[in-house]
Amino acid sequence: MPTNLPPEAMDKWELVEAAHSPQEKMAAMIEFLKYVPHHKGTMKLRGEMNRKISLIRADLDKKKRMGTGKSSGGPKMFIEKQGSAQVALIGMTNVGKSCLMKATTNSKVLVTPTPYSTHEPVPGIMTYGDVQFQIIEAPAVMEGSADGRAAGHVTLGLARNADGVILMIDLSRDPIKQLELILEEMEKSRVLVNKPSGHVDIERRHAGSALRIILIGKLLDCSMQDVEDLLRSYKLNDAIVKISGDIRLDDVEDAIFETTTYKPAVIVANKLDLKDAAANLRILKQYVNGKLPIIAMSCEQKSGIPELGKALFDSLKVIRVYTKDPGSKQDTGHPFVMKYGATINDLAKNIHKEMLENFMFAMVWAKRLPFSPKKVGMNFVLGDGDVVEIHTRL
Ligand SMILES: Nc1nc2c(ncn2[C@@H]2O[C@H](COP(=O)(O)OP(=O)(O)OP(=O)(O)O)[C@@H](O)[C@H]2O)c(=O)[nH]1
Ligand SMILES: [Mg+2]
Repeated sequence: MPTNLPPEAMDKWELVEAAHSPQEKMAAMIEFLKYVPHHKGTMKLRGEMNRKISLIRADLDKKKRMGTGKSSGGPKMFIEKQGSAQVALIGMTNVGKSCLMKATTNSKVLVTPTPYSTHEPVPGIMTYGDVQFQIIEAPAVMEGSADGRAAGHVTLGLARNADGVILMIDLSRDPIKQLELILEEMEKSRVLVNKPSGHVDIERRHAGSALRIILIGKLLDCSMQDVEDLLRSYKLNDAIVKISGDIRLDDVEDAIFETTTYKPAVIVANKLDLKDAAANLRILKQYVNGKLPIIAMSCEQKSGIPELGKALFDSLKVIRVYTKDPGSKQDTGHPFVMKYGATINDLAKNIHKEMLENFMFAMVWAKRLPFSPKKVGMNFVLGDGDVVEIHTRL
């Protein structure tokens, strides 16, 4: 359903994009909403804007109550990313989230049969091979989380901000009820886990860097020109827009407003050691029907941990790229962990700006190549396990 916004609304959106502080952003969003007409096509947008406004307002109120200090004193919704990817650990109370943190990460957590004992997000680093994942235990999800019950906004905000989610289920209780409840609350917050048929990724750039649209997929109901016109109508003139899979013009607009996000998800079915667990696991598998990976484990007995690492690695679609200095025989042993589809250009940018500016060519060693090393340019698409030697003018 298209939003068909009037030009005034689009002008106002530019001010939202340009806002520097949360106060400015909130004021600009309120102003923008005045120009968004009420009809079915704008329902999702209005809902999302109102949700964002209420989040900012709640945060500002809390800061005011706590004095003028920078930290709000309440639970932090955003945790600075560490490691190669951030994964939010979401589940109802007592399913064993803290127990999983204790078994897989370096974090200090309280494992207890007392319900709702984790009130604040707790981060920890989980190592899988030479990749580090940052796992964040979120306060338990419950019915009403999406409406802000308990620390619901924190929990769902963490899911929205993370690169992926673990949906944790207690196999000694009804698994379908738990999964449905989690997915429903997430869906109300427009955080979806089912794989979309396509994806639009907008990376905003500084003024003057121009608009680049990269199409890897198919446009179903529009042309490239329509996409460009839409982006420009929202004054998105400096951005890299990557379109993959099957996409409609609506999806591009969705991405501009960041209304819906899709997260790769892994289901952890915990407490496999308990009575009824095996039967409930069968029920869960039948219900999920292969749509999401399910890792059965017992955090208490520390079983299933390597399988979880592998499932996260696969679902987050990351690759490990090893670098070596020209002339040296060995790679550094510490990979750059990058997104599937990353190129030599992305790698060079990751290493150093100068590397990019003075780039001449790269040599790549990879099993999938008929001959290694191969001399390649900036646009060479990297694969997991590739070893790269970058040659620069310096
Ligand atoms: N039998 C069994 N018990 C487990 C397992 N994992 C966790 N538990 C128990 O389940 C209870 C709750 O565990 P926690 O890890 O605190 O649960 P949580 O999901 O963090 O709960 P809150 O943060 O309080 O919402 C504790 O008594 C754990 O010992 C498991 O694999 N098997
Ligand atoms: Mg806990």
